[in-house]
Amino acid sequence: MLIYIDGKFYPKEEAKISVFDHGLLYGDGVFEGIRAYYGRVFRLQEHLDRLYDSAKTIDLCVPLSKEEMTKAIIETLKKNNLKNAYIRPLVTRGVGDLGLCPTKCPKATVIIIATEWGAMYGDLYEKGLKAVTVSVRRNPACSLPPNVKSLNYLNNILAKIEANCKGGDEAIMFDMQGNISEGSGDNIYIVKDGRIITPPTLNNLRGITRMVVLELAQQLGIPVVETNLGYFDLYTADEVFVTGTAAEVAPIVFVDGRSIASGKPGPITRQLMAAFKTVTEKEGTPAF
Ligand code: PXG
Repeated sequence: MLIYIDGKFYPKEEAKISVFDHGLLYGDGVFEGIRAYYGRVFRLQEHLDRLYDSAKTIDLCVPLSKEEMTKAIIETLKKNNLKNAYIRPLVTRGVGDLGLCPTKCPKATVIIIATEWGAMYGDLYEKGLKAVTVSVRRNPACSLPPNVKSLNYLNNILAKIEANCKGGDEAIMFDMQGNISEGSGDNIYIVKDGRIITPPTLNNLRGITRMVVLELAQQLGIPVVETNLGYFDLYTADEVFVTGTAAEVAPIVFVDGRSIASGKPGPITRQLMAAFKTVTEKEGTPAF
C-alpha cells in the first residue's frame, strides 16, 4: 500500500507525520471519504467541493488546487492499482507547536489513503440494521457546523460508543432541539405512506450519497419531503434507512427495540439500494 503525503508516496509502514501536526494535536483539519467503483471515482467533484468548503469554513488553505487534488487522488489509485476503493483525503493544519493557534502552522499537510473496502455492513443489507437513539447530541451549527467534515469526529465517536453499548449497529443522533440529526457516519430517512422524509441539512452533514439518493427518488417518482423528524416518526415509520459513502444505502429494521413495520427491509429502500448500485456501476470520473 502506497500513501500520498505532500506530493510523495510512502509504503504504509513509512507513511508518518509529525507529532506536532495540529491534525493530531487538535483534530484541526478536514477530510473526505470517497469511493471508486470499477476504476471510476464516484461523484469526485462533489466530494472535492465539500472538502474545500469544509476547509474554507475552518479558514484552512488547501495547498493544492482542485485540479491538483484530482490528479493526486487518481495517482494514488493508480499506484495502488485499485479499481474498487475507499479513498480518504485529509488536509491537516500542518506542523506547528504545542499552542493551539493555527498561525503557528505555516503549511497544511495533505494525505491521501486509498484502500480496498467492500460492503461496510456485510450481510446486514439483506437482514437490516438495528439502530439505537443515543443521548449524545449532534454538535450544533452555531458551534462546529455538522457540514464541516472535520478531523474532530469525537461527537460521532461518542454516539457510536453509546450505540455499541446498547447493542445497536448504528447510532441515531438528535440535535439540541430534539430533532433527528443523522447517524454517526450516515444520513437518515424514513418512508411514510409512500413518501421519503429526511431532515434538512442544517443539523447534519450534507451527504453526497444523500444528494444522489434524492435524485434517484425523483427519477423513480417517489416524493421526497425535507422536514424535521422526532422519535414518534421513527418508531411509526413504514421504512427507515441510512446512506453514506461507506454505508451506501442500508435498511434499518429495528429502532430502540421496536421493529419498523414488518421488521424487514422495505420496498422503497430496496428500490433505492438497487438504483444506487446501478448508478455507481455507470457513473464516475475515470481513473485508469
Ligand atoms: N453524516 C456523517 C456524520 C458522515 O460522516 C455521512 C453523513 C454521509 O455522507 P456521504 O457524503 O458519504 O454520503 C458521513 C460520511 C464510517 C465513516 O466509517 C463515515 C464517514 C466518514 C468516515 C467514516 O462509517 N462519513
